Amino acid sequence: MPDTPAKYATSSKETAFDAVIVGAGFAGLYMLHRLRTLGLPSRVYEAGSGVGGTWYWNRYPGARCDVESLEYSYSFSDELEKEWRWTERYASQPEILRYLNYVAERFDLKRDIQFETRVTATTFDEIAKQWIIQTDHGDRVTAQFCVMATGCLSIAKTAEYPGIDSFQGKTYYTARWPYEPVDFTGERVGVVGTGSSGIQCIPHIARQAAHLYVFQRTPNFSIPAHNRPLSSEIAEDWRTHRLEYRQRARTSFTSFRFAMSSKSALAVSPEERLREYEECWNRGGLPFIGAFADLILSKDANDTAAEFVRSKIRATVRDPALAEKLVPRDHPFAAKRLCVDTDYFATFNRDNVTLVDVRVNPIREFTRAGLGTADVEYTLNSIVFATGFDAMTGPLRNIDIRGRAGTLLQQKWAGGPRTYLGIMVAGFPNLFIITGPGSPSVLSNMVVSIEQHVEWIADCIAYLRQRRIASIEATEDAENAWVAHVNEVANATLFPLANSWYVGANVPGKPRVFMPYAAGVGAYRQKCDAVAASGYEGFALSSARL
Ligand code: N01
Repeated sequence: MPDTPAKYATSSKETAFDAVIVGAGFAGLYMLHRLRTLGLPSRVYEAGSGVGGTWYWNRYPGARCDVESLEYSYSFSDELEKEWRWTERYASQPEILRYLNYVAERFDLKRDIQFETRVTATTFDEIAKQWIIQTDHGDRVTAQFCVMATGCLSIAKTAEYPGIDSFQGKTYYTARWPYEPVDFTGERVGVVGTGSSGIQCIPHIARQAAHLYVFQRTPNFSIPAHNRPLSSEIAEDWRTHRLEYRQRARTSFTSFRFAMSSKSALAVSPEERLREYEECWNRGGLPFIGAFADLILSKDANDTAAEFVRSKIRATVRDPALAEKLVPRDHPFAAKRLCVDTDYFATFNRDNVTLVDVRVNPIREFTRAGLGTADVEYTLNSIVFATGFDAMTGPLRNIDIRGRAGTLLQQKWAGGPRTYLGIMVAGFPNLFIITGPGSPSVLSNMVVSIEQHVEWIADCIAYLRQRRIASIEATEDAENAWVAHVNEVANATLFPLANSWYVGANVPGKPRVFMPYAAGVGAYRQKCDAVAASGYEGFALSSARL
């Protein structure tokens, strides 16, 4: 592959690149690779000391992808696909990090990545038609294109309880886990939060700690992973049918290779419905959502799935009163991101695990020794916060992004994110967002959506370069129409009914807007391809030539 040297010395504090990419996770690595093949000198800035993005930071015990490893991997390189061997059905965080390091080495990407450097500001210079990018290390560089590969879940929420700083024990965030292994042996540990991260780490911590207190505010739906070593038969099947599976995922509704039923849950007999749910439960994982076509569209259909999962929780947790506390009731099934677990509900049968319902007994304050709810003081050695993220918009709001006339992106988004196709924003020329709000992103297999965006962006840049066009920018009209369409699609689903991070409900003051695009990745890809084929309909291409 061509190795394009950077345009100017990379150590300089005043450097010009053709493109700057923010973030070195799945998205940033592939973007760099694609821009190199176009011959664009590019620089990646990455806050971590290594590649991996979310898989670099979220190294908590039990961290594992809940999309199957064969599918949660790049498809762009046949050689890479042939070289890499996944060992488990669902890859653990260390294995994914090894994979991403392998990719970075194999494609010689690290020489264009500046680690331990956070981008603090990017400003569009309207005269030079370029972005000025600044970092927390004092770098000030320019680039014609700026690509935000900042991830959807990279800004962890911080705990804002009275007295939190007075706690004398150790505190951890799942989203910022220390590099060194943490040993909870003999400790009294508290975990706050029971979303995907909490549900994954709780069984692991329970096996190590003397006693584990789980502080739960809202119970969640979770499907068993049934993780296991990847059998040689499955690996062989993948090798034989890989191209077909990949294509199916790209053009499907879900972005997974599993087939989604075309039947309504209400059109079959109760016996057939139960049989289907049992099969999906025994297969495990996110494909449960595809058991019937209307689980996220019809409340009545959804209720049947919700009740099935509740019955499984009741069958697993021995103490009926405890089981009732773990049964979700406040939101439709899968209207919050569905969790996938290994032994989560069974963990509550252990003698050394206590569930504390902080909806009934809210956490009052943290103390030197632990934390106090309305009626009990808990003495703890360590507290783990699995309290989630300022999702999707947080990573972009965290950077001072200024477009035309100095308009601040976060001001423009004060009432919720506004994009065209989830990729670009009117008033912010040549600024691309990978898996931004308004695209399927977090509703899909992220790697499928990342590859689609990276390829669309690279093709767009190639188009501009071939025609010596200086800039591309979403029009206000196209953006308004897209935002209305994203909302219309969301409102036809049950997603907005849940107080989830999908709608920003987990961050106080965040506008309540359903952020991802819910029409499916296949339809979305067709729309993006049609826009490109039409010469970028809905975008203004600058008449000024390079
Ligand atoms: O975060 P969450 P997460 N006091 O927001 C609770 C992806 N992911 O890190 O629901 C008490 O889902 C909060 O309670 P409530 C995946 O997309 C993937 O677990 O707001 N509790 C909730 O229980 C996932 O959806 C993988 O009432 C507080 C929890 O903390 C996304 O990341 C693994 C609280 C937060 O749950 C986020 O998951 C992990 C407070 N002040 C994550 N604040 C895999 O691929 C929050 N909570 C496997």
